[in-house]
Amino acid sequence: MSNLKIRMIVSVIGAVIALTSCDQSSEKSSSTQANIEKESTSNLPVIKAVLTQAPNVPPPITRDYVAKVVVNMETQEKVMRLADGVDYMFWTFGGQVPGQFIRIREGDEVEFNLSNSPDSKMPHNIDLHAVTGPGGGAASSFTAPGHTSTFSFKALNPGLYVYHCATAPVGMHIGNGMYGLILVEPKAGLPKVDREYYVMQGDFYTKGKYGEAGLQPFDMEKAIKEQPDYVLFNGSVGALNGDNAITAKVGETVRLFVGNGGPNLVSSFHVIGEIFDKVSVEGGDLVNKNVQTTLVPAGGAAMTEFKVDVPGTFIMVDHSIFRAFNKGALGMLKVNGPEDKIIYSGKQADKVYLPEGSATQSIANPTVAVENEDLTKEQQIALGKNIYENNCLACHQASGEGIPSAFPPVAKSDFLNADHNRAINIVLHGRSGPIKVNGETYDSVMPAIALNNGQVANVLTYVLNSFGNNGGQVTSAQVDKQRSIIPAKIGSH
Ligand code: HEC
Ligand SMILES: [Cu+2]
Repeated sequence: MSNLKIRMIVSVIGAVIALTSCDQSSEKSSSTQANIEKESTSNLPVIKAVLTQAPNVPPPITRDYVAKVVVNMETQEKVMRLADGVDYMFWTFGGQVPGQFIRIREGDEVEFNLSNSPDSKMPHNIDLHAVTGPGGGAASSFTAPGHTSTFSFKALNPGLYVYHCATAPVGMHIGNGMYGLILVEPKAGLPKVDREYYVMQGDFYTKGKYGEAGLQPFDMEKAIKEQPDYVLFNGSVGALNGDNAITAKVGETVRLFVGNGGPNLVSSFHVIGEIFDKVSVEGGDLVNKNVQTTLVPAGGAAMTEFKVDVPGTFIMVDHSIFRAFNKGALGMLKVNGPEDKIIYSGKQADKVYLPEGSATQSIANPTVAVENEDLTKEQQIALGKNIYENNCLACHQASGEGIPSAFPPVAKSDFLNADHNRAINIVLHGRSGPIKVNGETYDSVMPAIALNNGQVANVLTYVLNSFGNNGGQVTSAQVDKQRSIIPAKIGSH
């Protein structure tokens, strides 16, 4: 039934009540109204709502009738992981961020029982954007610690809606994680898909910077300035990464219920390597097709639907991209199944590209030169570690394992261990062309690294004595000698 029709019926009922109250005694009219109210709740079958924690979604609704749905939810204040080594006192609906997912059907009458844990310090309430009524339920659900509030509403409009706490200071309650999604399925249901997931973004404001260890308090000033330290999917850095990634199989259709709790930022939601076949824009009836990035407002939502055609890891981001790579707004969808080389070939070739007249590039090194003729091997290793982390790690990796078919390993490297002078020259002058390391051939470019003799000696001594290599020592004098034998081709290092 359309909203218009519902509104018309409601207003007709209202008119009838108004008429009766004109003709009859006020006593009678109030009993008529009470009957209508009683009728609409007592005759409906009663169903207890299934609530789920993200990224899970309650099963699709299969019934074709209106029901009275009872939702029991508890607000809890809880210290949980924000990032590795970082804890935060979250305020939650149901003990997790985002809050539990609620799924009902258009026309349902919802009895909402909001309990506030006796352990809470704060009162809380709930404003559901699916509610037609003042405050979306907020005033009726204001609940002190150790209490339960009950209110009812009728779900007039289908769609995907945000709910959140609206207790003052509202921004702080939302900023601490008090938001979630409620889906009001249209009477005809949503189109069938193979997988459904719940992803909700939020921004967090901590006293310490991103990654600063320990229990981090909320920072009101940063929140007011809208300068979050964390922008997250599902309440923590990595909540949807690695083993926690959401999954699908090639050929399946996936629906993401995407919400944005804010409190401040608007999300440019994007899945790298996928195109949304359909987006229910802002969670409403409007369906857009073939969408790359969909805007999810603070306090808003969207439903995205797509078929996964090829296997791989698909990264979900807020495409305001520093949020993804520097503030945590990054999740993963892992798709398993057979490749389709027509849809996506994978890498077919990688050749060194050196335009005519160009030379191997050189990375400038801002670190101050230190001469170190008299260092012990142990001191060289200690200094070299730092040099490695700043100059080599990006390619050869923290473990020294390199990256398959791009950067050779300096871990247990037969190439390195066989000839120290050759390694010195690679660091001094860079290297390109085929190279065989531990039986694997690489054909790539290492830039010359601008280091002084002492630094080259230290970093190589560090590498030789790390990552399972054979040990040994490279001295500044040795580097100096190599430098004089094969002069630098480019630059003045
Ligand atoms: C920009 C990426 C990059 C950086 C930074 C880099 N390398 Fe390399 N490195 C390479 C590549 C690529 C090769 C292989 C080059 C080729 O194909 O000829 C290589 C080869 C080597 C080799 C010989 C092969 C092996 O694995 O043993 C050594 C030793 C080495 N690098 C050490 C270093 C050290 C030490 C640093 C830091 C001071 C460093 N590299 C920084 C990319 C890099
Ligand atoms: Cu609250």
